[in-house]
Amino acid sequence: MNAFMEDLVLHEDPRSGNCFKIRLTAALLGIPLERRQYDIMKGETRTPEFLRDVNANGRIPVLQVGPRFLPESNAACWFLAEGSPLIPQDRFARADMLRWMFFEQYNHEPNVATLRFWLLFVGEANLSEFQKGQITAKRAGGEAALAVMDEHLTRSDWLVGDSVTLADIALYAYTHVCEAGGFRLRDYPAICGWLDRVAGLSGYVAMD
Ligand SMILES: N[C@@H](CCC(=O)N[C@@H](CS)C(=O)NCC(=O)O)C(=O)O
Repeated sequence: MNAFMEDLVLHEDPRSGNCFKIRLTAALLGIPLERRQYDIMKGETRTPEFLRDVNANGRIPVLQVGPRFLPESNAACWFLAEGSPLIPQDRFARADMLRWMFFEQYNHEPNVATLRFWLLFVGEANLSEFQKGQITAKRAGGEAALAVMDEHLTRSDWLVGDSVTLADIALYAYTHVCEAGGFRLRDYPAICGWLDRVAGLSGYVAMD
């Protein structure tokens, strides 16, 4: 049992950065998580049982807290980190952290993570014509998101305040593996320094 007094189970595919965010948050906070694995390439999150019992939206990650199920990676990170130093006490800083987490879901993940998924796991030859037609726009969107982060990180070691927060964890997850989607990390020197700082945190765990 843990400080939550309920078993915590992460329903995940270990290749997913969204799932890794939750594992990394838990590891940095020393919270034990049981892991239940699914293969999204085999549609294991689309079965009638999964849709009924785990997430009607058909996606992982889902954090199970006792009998309750919490989809959406950033919500799960928030659940684990509430009351910890990973969420700032200052009201503006807390909202600013959420700003970066919404940015991650709207500007970063749909471009950076999707290209990694398409190129590394689906394979370019297997993409639909529609997906192939989206590659250029997704690359431009991902580069724009990385440029925003890089510019910010030239002025600050962390995305919010002067220590690591959930904003860093949320954006680290797909940024550190973005080269698999064809992005070049060497174009973003401030991001490279920040990636090293995250990887050097006490309790850090690597993606499987
Ligand atoms: N906004 C969601 C995105 C979840 C998501 O897209 N999950 C993907 C893997 S990273 C998935 O389950 N794909 C399988 C499918 O759609 O069938 C989050 O942050 O958790």
